Amino acid sequence: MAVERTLTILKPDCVRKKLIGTVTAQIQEAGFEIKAMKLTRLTEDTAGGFYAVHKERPFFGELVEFMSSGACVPMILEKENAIADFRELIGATNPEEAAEGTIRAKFADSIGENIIHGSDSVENGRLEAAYFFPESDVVANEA
Ligand code: FUP
Repeated sequence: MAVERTLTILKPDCVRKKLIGTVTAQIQEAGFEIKAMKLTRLTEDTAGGFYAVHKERPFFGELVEFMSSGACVPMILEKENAIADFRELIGATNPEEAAEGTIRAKFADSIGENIIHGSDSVENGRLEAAYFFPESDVVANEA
């Protein structure tokens, strides 16, 4: 299996619930290596740009409002088969449909406030990583 990168965001609800450590531990215990991370706060513009694919959807306004409502923690993660394995780790978009033990099943309140993002393809992972981090912020592979 190929080594892949995915972009995750611990969303503002994750930060407000003081779950940065708990969720990051679950990510690391599942074998993901953190290649870049930071604490930041999106503006309505940067949140809207990140979710531009959804801009015609009825939930777009609420999504932008929520994603810019407080600090968040974007990270670049690396692992074999990272895209699919991370989607499995976080669970379905709607926490009511998320499998038991997944991060969204354990911690998310609703489809709109669902704790965490994970890229849905290698190409989107690359684009999303570049949205948050210059290549110089990505830690080189350990020898
Ligand atoms: P995911 O890839 O699981 O993050 O889900 P999507 O890309 O489909 O949706 C991105 C975000 O839009 C979700 F995390 C929350 C929000 N959303 C809603 O608020 N309502 C919906 O019906 C679908 C998505």
